[in-house]
Amino acid sequence: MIKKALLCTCALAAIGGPAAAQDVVRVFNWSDYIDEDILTSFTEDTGIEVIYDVYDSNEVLETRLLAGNSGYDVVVPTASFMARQIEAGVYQPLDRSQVPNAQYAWPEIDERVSRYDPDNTYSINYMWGTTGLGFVQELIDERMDDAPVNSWAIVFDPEIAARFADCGIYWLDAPSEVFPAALAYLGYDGNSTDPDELQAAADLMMAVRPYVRRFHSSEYVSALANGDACLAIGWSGDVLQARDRAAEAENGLTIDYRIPVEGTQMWSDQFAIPADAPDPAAARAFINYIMDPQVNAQAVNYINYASGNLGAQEYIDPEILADPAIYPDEATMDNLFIVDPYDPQTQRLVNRLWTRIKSGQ
Ligand code: SPD
Repeated sequence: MIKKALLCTCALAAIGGPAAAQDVVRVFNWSDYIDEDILTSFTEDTGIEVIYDVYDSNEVLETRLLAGNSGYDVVVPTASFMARQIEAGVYQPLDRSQVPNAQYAWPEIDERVSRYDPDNTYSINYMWGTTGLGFVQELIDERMDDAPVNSWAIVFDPEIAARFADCGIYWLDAPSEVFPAALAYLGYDGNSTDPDELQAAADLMMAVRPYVRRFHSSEYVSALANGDACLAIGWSGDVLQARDRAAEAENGLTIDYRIPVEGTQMWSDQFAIPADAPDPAAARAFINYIMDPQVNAQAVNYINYASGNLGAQEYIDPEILADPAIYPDEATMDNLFIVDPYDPQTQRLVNRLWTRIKSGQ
């Protein structure tokens, strides 16, 4: 995990506004979401030091932003969460004319995100992906022939999930991830706010709760990679990073990711600048750097997520571009839905149900 501080070695003017010799950009991003070499080269190329902290849930980021004075210049909220944060005045407009590499943004992704950030006024896409199933093939095969690794049944059907309780089932620690999945498994709209349907989803989760070892939104990456977990509700690129780590360690574990046939959510993580950012010019310089097609492709090739940068595609590893688990093809897209933010009343209900599910009572 990156803690912070890459030292400034030179003092060049930054694109996106004048940068003083001792400029610093403070970035708050998701864990396992950057190739650290990019931060080093950013500092070398611009003279701007990077202080880089990480989180692993939108809920944590939102709490920091709503409290104000977060001290961050760049943050990476998920678009669906941005909608209410924009209303609360948390961000300043992101002037794309001051971010020249914004020209490489993928119009289709801009369009998708404009549902939450109208006219893309406050943000630009960093990466997007899906929430699905990560698994360790060998550990699954030892416990069940033809296990339904491509169905939410593997985590939500008590008879099936019970078979994997001993090898470690991890769930993301976020109701905004697991409720839509459980609703989709039950055949409901993943966006449902119907209290009866949400209750049915909660009952389903309660039935399999005894088989869940851990709720965590980043630990599952190393847990899958070293075999401490055999099954996880996780994010596409994270699971594929676990796959790469296991392959590098040559530990005999084959990790893979599936988008469940019942459907799942597709989400977009956006670069945005808080209204009270200490150095908006440094923020724009950082965003501009990551939007450079070659730098952006370097990020994609490292973290295995799809980016909202069309210009990067010519530099992205062709295997990644052709992998429907990362860049879903049309048939896969048919199974994906996007989620809307909950209204306050539904949010309270979901929070209450989630607390009970986690505590198992
Ligand atoms: N390790 C990076 C994970 C990025 C997850 N983005 C948030 C998805 C919200 N649905």
